[in-house]
Amino acid sequence: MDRNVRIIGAPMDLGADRRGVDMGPSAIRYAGLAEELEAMGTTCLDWGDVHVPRPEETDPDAGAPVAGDAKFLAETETVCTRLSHEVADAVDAGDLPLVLGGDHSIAIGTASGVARDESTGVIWFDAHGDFNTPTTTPSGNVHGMSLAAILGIGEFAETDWAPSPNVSEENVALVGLRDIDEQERPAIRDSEVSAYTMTDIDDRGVTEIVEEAIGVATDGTDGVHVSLDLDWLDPTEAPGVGTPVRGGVSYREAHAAMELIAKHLSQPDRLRGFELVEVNPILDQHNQTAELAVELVASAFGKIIL
Ligand code: Z70
Ligand code: MN
Ligand code: MN
Ligand code: MN
Repeated sequence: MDRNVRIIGAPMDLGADRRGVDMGPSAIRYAGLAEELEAMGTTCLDWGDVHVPRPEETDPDAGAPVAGDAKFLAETETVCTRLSHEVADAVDAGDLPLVLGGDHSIAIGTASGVARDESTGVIWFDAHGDFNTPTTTPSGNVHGMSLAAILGIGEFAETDWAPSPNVSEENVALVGLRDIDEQERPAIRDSEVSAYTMTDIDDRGVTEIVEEAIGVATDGTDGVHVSLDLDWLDPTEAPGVGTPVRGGVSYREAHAAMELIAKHLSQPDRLRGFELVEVNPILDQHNQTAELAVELVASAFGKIIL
């Protein structure tokens, strides 16, 4: 990685039911993120955390959507707007923003900052589609709606802060899906996004799927943002996540995918943003999920074995 990496923490847990994901940024830093990247010769700048209000001092119903349910939507807007500015500042300075979550609702802010001035493809590694809207959500949790929000689907189209107009559905690829809600399924199918399930990975192998996803994200865009939800991995590898789902990618498949990100997005330099979300140290065993997150970032940023 030739550019400086700018670490930005987003200790957000208002978008998910499981408290503890707000400690994700600390756990990932403690797992040696900066040291690992510095050891690869990459300069790392830690810009600290964006401020997130405590749930006890907020009203979950503030900023309620025009229809349906989206808990803590006003606070989510506040946090994502702050994060968007931090991320856009990093991009403006020529640095690569590396955002540490926090639950996946922060992706609305990260994408907004990364894609503020440039057309941007998105690769979304996740067990979940995060394609619900306030009217389809079974939970009211915004972390299950963040990709729909970025794309301005449903009630999110009525907001000025959630949609990222420089992200087009045709340049979005979801990889690793295995837990989709009933009303999410037709929404994903009817959209222009490319969605790759675990069945696709089983059939065609992780290399072919991830190379196709990179093709989708780079087709006609200026750059690519990678959003990595740690529940993409099998819970045997990544137990420290709020919503573990069996049947995820293996340790080796995950590294192979990240090495392909490095291979295809570094020359020419097209990686514009990277985020790690849903690490929950309360549910983890010996910080192994945060340590794995560090390893995967290193692979994505060009660490080679020999
Ligand atoms: C479910 C919902 C979700 C992440 C869980 C869960 C969504 N589809 N997203 N963990 N990252 O409530 O919408
Ligand atoms: Mn908290
Ligand atoms: Mn997610
Ligand atoms: Mn998920």
